[in-house]
Amino acid sequence: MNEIGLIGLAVMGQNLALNIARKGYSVSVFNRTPEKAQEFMQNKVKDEQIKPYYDIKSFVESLKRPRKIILMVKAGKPVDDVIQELLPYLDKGDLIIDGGNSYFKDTSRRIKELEEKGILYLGMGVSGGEAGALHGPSLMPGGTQDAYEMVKDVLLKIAAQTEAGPCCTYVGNDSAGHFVKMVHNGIEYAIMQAIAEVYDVLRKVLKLSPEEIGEIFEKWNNGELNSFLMEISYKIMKYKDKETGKYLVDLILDEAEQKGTGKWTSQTSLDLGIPTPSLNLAVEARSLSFFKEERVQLAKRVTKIYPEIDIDKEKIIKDLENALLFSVFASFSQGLWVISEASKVFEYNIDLSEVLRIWKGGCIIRAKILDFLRDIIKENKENVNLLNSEKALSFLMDKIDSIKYITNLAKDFYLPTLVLNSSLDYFLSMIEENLPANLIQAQRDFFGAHTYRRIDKEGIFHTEWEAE
Ligand code: NBP
Repeated sequence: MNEIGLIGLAVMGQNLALNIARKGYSVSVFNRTPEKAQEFMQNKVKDEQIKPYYDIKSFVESLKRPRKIILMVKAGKPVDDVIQELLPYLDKGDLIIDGGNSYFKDTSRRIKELEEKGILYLGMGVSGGEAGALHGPSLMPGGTQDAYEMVKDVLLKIAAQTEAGPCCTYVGNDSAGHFVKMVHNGIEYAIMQAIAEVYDVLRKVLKLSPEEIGEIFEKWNNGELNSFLMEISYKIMKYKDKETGKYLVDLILDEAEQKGTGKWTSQTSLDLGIPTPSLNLAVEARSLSFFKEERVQLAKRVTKIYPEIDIDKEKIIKDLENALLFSVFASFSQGLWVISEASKVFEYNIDLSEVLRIWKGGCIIRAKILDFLRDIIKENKENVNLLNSEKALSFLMDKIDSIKYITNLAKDFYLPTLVLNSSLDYFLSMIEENLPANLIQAQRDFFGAHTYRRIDKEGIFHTEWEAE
């Protein structure tokens, strides 16, 4: 009898199975296409205690009770299909853990449906890509505390280990785990785009080679910007294509794909009414990138007149570093605000400080700045908007001239900087006492009698704007 079952042997499932087995647990595995399971057993499994099964019934029967089964299949219908296949063989008290990037509303539905049948269910965000799955991911499990207790020991062992403990915690009730993973991906989109915009300025304004940009990114990675995304970016910059000897980044088509988690974060933030402009614009930037043909044609039809300005290379590099820090902070701040709002609305009961702690290792958005964010949260746990902290305000005000300078400079060179701009505008909006929303309210009232409130007296008002 094996201790854990895992279904879905694509990259993530294979590596997670190996990780679990290497921590001393026996694992039963199953994959819809049997050849992939055979291939995995032949090529990847050495002396780990992993046993393949080729039908669901014998897979389930190979597991100790109560059974613990991890799903690492494609998000969406495949998860429901696998659950339906499993159900006839499961007993009350068995546990299913969905480790895929499932949409949080699907997870809520599945938790309810399975609860009625006496089956426990955890929706668990897994971050870190294939290397993380193998060597220690960041795990974000949500559901009932009872369900978590059943697999807590295994999860804590397979997660990335940091000086602040294993990168796994019970995130919260219901679909809290998948919600947090979704927002993690939204933040990931924003930081990736902000780095890409900074790269664009270095490449096109300073006209640096990928190698030179790699040197700058590497230096930044040794400072406040230290993070997984900065690290891979400097490695990408320095990488030469084996075939042509050219920098590979220069040869990659500029159309950024997406699987949907960034878009879900924006859609959900809009539904919750929490502003996440940096996250939203990162999704827009990927959509814009996809119109390559149109961009190529339009670029030919306009004449860009570049300014004749003195380029102070050292200043621009320093300002870019500050602008990136500003944008990274703004992106995290927006994401954490959405999580805390969702925690209230969906009664997740999420501890933001713990979320930041489990993002410190294994995951794609691990970064030095997380310690600073945790300090801010610890100051006041009720503070859902990080900008309310003195530390945050002075951090951002310290860098505001840099990001203003960089976004203006980029525009002089006709370069879009959607995430840098929106990070700055987010902050400018939040520190502006009087926004022009008074005019919006007047317009709404003018054409739709939507009413407005006044600053000089209480009540709800409507005006006949064109009456005589
Ligand atoms: P994929 O997302 O590409 O899914 C492939 C797996 O799903 C295969 O095992 C496939 O079986 C199985 N599958 C499909 Br497709 N439809 C099925 C069905 N109807 N019934 C049973 N199995 C089905 O794999 P992945 O990239 O390893 O990711 C697994 C999960 O982890 C996804 O939810 C993903 O979003 C998430 N995730 C991925 C990463 C990453 O870096 N790749 C990171 C974090 C989270 P088959 O072999 O028979 O086709």
